[in-house]
Amino acid sequence: MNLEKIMNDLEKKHPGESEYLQAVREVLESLEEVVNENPQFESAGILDRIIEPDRIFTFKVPWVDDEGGVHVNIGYRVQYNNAIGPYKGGLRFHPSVNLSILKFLGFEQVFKNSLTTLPMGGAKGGSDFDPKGKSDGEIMRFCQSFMMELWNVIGPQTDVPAGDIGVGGREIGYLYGTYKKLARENTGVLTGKGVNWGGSLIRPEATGFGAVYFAKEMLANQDEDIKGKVFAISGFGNVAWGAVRKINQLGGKVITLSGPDGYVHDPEGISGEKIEYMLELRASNQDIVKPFSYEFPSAQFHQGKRPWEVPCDVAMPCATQNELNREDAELLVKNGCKCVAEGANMPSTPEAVEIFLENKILFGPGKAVNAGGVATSGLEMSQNSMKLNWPEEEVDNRLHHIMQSIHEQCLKHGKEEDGYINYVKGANIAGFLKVANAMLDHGVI
Ligand code: NDP
Ligand code: 2IT
Repeated sequence: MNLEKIMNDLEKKHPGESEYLQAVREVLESLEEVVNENPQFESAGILDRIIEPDRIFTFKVPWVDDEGGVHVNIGYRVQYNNAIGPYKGGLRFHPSVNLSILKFLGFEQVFKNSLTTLPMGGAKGGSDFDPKGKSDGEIMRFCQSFMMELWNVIGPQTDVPAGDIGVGGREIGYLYGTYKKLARENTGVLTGKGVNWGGSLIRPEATGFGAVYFAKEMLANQDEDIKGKVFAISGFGNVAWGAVRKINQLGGKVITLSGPDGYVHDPEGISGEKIEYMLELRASNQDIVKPFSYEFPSAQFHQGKRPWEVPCDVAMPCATQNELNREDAELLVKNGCKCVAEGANMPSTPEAVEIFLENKILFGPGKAVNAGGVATSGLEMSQNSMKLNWPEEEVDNRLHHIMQSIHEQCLKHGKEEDGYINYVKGANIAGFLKVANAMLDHGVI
């Protein structure tokens, strides 16, 4: 396998798509050995085929604000790979959204979904719409306009979208309502639905819960435990909220949260009513974490800074891509951090990952750590197909088992000669093999 040639060719085809190129390089670097040992993959052109999405839809999303002003955003759906099941992946509404970001997310989703053990292909979509400061009515009209275009290319056996940054329960409700009206059928086409209309218990918490279950497995493998550990977390959204709840349940202490404005440091720990307040902060659509420090005097706000300067045992970046760089990684290592578990997708830059691996830190990449969200979406699809709802305990148990299974797959494929577990390599190889073998079975299509 000639990695540099593949990357050079890809860069020529897709110039400037930096996040996409970064994600592809990271995966291919892990695959060199397994591809060289299995020439059938190269002779069937698997690498060239797996790095390109199957198809991309882009569309105009016009909507009217509360004052009657007309706005136009761009909508996207990237259907990446359906070798092992229907396309599956979230929708992101954020002003930074572009094709490079959605292609990186869709590409990661292919491997992540493969790791979940469930039959799901990979996809991603979204819009450059900025939910910040928008009223409920504006959000609703935007979601309706977005779905008027999207509904025709998705379906319960074809492509099943869900939430991501800027898309939570409220947005899924408006999107689903519009889909139902246009398609004239009440199927489970979106996941993350409300529990009264086909949603699964635990789905809102699942990404954060799953991420902490995965961190627990990583620590247990070193005879360590969550109990008594100090956690630094970034973000204050859906993933961060689920992670904070589960860490508290398992006896750990969370001392930071962050937003685009800076981070809050609360040495007394973020628990109880402070976790409830996270939901209010998120629902306010204000894009800032600073008010947390007005509400709770034990928390200090640090303007424009990131939480990685605070000493911790475990770091969990749960905000967005490339939010933890080389300097942050060096600081974490210097301050004695033992474990980094990525709740977000690709939050660590390649240079930061290198620092973690060089220093033999327990480093769990997003596609393994945060797979509990989409896995529980898969469980929501199963319940919809069977037309029944599982109790909370059953969903949580299944989620727990899935995270343990992902950890085992990482151990199987990521163990190095000196015993160090390279979770990046383990997750990439395990995720790849299942999809690549399915693609071999299906022929060149
Ligand atoms: P939310 O919208 O609930 O929260 C996202 C958080 O990240 C918010 O605190 C947000 O602040 C912050 N954020 C977003 N963009 C930026 C930016 N450019 N700079 C700084 N901060 C930013 O999203 P989720 O919690 O759902 O998603 C968080 C991460 O987890 C993402 O990487 C997502 O892809 C990943 N993920 C989500 C899953 C899910 O099921 N929801 C599943 C697996 C992974 P603000 O919005 O105020 O800017
Ligand atoms: O990045 C992700 O895995 C998600 N945003 C969840 C996708 C899903 O289909 O539940």
